[in-house]
Amino acid sequence: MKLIVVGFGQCGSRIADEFSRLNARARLHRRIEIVPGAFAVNTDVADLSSLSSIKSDFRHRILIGNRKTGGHGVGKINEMGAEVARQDSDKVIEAVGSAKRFYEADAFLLIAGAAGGTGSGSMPVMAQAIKARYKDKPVYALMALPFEHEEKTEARTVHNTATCLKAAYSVADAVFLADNQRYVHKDSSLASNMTAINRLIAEPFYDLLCAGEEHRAKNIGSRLLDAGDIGQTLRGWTVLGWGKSPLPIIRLPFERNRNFRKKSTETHRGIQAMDQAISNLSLNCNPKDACSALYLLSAPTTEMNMDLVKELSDYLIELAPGAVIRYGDYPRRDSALKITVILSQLKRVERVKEYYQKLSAALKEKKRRQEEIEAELKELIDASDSVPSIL
Ligand SMILES: Nc1nc2c(ncn2[C@@H]2O[C@H](COP(=O)(O)OP(=O)(O)OP(=O)(O)O)[C@@H](O)[C@H]2O)c(=O)[nH]1
Ligand SMILES: [Mg+2]
Repeated sequence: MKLIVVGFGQCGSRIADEFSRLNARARLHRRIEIVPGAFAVNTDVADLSSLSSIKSDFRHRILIGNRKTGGHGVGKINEMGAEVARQDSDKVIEAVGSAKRFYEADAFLLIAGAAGGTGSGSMPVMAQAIKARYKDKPVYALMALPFEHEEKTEARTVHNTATCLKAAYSVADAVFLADNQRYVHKDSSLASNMTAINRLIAEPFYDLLCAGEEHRAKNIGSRLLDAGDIGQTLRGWTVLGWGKSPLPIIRLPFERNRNFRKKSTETHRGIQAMDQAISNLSLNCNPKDACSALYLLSAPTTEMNMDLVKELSDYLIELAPGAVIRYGDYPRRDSALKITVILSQLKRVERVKEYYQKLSAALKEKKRRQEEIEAELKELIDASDSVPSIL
């Protein structure tokens, strides 16, 4: 599957930069292309300059709202992010459409940090504009949800996140959710943490995108997972994750004989990798709430067989009994057995509901406080009624 990737705001642009690196890796190691175009859109010049893999010309690093913001961002006001995106949408659409192999792309992936100003305001607006312009390609959104501490310290966090989630869900074909908090490793600095987090967010897409683009027979599975399968799975709220289980480094020839013990180890490895994928999902959720799911098994051919595929399918059906399940295998010469899982069409996402409820409560409280202030002011004005005016 080939994606045109567009990142919005600082967070979105950095993750898009990570996708551009994934593409370079796929080209170098697998001789395939998975991201024919990677773009960054921002109101902040400094953020655009700090990227490293996305091409540095103005068509790939797109500055919007320069007249309004002077190239310094929108200061977390996402309504302003939305407004400048509406004004400059032609500029973005034209640049994105000029990607070299644009027509080979299967879909768009638009990325933003939900709590920011530029990203959270402009991404849904551009998703709508891109959808209207390129009707034949699905538009997927990938949103990074804020860290826990940001909700307490940054007043706009809940407002931006809730409004961005609602808008993105209403326009995009599917919304991938990635919870920043789940990736935090307490022992490294925030800056290197961000880079590490971005890598972890992008990584599960690697095999998923590569599998359907392989042209070497030895890398094509007996059940090829292509853009069609992924497109059929992706709808609404979506999470993904991957897990791996190491394989023995040296395998003796007689071990190839399939004795019952080896087969049980193989199955065990597969289940272990699947468990890890589920516990590493990009957002904590209950697999039982998924209405569609997909898994990709990548491992050396010698480690894959129909029994393993069946066991894994049965296991995923058990975990997500309400989901239509699709799967594929991807033969790779690798030292580990890897499983990538997507859970989509989630009918319940607690975290999203919490943001909506928190914002609605905060807005009610704000209105109540405003009324209180107005009532107090009125009391003061009323008290001044009998005071003569000198004006
Ligand atoms: N995963 C990840 N999250 C990030 C990154 N940078 C910022 N964030 C998160 O994104 C949110 C802030 O959004 P930004 O992208 O910085 O904001 P912006 O879209 O540039 O908007 P303004 O700066 O207000 O114009 C916060 O929740 C941050 O924790 C990043 O590189 N990776
Ligand atoms: Mg910014």
